[in-house]
Amino acid sequence: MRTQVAIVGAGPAGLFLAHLLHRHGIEVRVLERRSRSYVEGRVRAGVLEQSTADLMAELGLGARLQREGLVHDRTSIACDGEVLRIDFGTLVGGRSVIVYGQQEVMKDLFDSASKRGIDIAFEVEDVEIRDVDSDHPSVIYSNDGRQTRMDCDFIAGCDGSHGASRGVIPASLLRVFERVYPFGWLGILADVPPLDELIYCNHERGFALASMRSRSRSRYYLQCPLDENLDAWSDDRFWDELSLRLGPQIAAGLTRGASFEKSIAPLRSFVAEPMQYGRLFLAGDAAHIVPPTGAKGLNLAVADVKALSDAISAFYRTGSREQLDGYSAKALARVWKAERFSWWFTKLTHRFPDMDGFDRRIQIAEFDYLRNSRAARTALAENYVGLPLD
Ligand code: FAS
Ligand code: PHB
Repeated sequence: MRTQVAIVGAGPAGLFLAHLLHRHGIEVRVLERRSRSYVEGRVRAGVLEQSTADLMAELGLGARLQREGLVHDRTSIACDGEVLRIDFGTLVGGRSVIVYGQQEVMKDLFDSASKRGIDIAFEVEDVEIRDVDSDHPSVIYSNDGRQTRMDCDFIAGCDGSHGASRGVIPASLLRVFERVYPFGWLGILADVPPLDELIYCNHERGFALASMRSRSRSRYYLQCPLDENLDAWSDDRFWDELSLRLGPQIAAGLTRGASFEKSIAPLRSFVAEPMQYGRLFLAGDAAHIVPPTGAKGLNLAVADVKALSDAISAFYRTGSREQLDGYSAKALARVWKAERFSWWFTKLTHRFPDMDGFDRRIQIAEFDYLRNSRAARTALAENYVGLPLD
């Protein structure tokens, strides 16, 4: 087989890239090791930056997002019961975020890919990326018991943090940077009305986050130890602990109910450099991971593939490799700003097991600075709603 761009992975990075290249008339084939229903069923991100929503609209994928997405023009941070509002309207010129779950994004991407004839092979196995340091790279894979070699011009490694593509970059060239946080997030989904905004709580018992998926579906998170036993968390225990951490004023608005999804996600910061080698280009979680505190993971993946699709289409249009050669540096400049914000926001809102008096007073000083400085609140707001794509 032959295609112009082989995309390994059909998560947000892979599917946004497929749609972006398809729009430029560039032929793609997407290889995904799971089924479509499995990928759609993964409960992950919840918040889209305005630039991600705008790109969905630009790609003709935004109709349902327009109807069902929940626009948020503010967020609140509570520390020891005091609530600090970050109003995007007054701080960053009306930019906002949209609550629209990753599951919905994936449904829109897949539905439209089918209608547009974008070629996606699900449940492929034994993907092997070859000859990326030549002008004739290829991908070997098996599905339905048959092995295929797909020749291509470029390979996009969009296969997430446990994928195969990052390992193709020679260890002598690859540099990785990592922080592992000493806690995870215990998250639930429940079909009860949520609170009316995104609220981040720093409490002496640990972090809590109030979020939602719709006006009738709540999403809540509690910081928990990494070795937490999920079975030890009944719904009642979760709601009681959440109420304590939100504080009585906020908890008064809570609607309790049975959860239908409960899971623990670990938190870490990770960056692999460079994000390209020969004709292989990494995008999304294949190259970087952020703690979900800043709601950047999915949005960073989209920013990567917007830059990558611009570079690839410039190559086919003009023959110039200039944008391709600059892809990694351009993507990493934005990735590291998001890594910084996500790390800073996690340090601000969570209680670290090894915190001492100095650490706690730094947190209190950060909140005090945010409370009394418009400049500090503006800095938080512009990172939260998303820095400009270019
Ligand atoms: P993905 O991991 O989404 O997709 C990679 C795809 O590649 C997968 O479908 C995988 O099956 C496939 N694949 C892997 N290896 C392959 C191979 N060898 N061959 C073929 N296919 C292969 N982000 C937020 O913004 N907010 C959140 O609250 C949030 N919560 C998260 C919770 C969890 C448990 C996880 C793991 C991530 C969370 N994230 C969150 C981050 C998440 O949304 C990612 O940033 C986003 O999915 C990145 O998209 P991709 O880069 O496409 O990677
Ligand atoms: C979510 O709803 O999943 C969510 C919201 C905000 C975050 C992280 C996750 O910062």
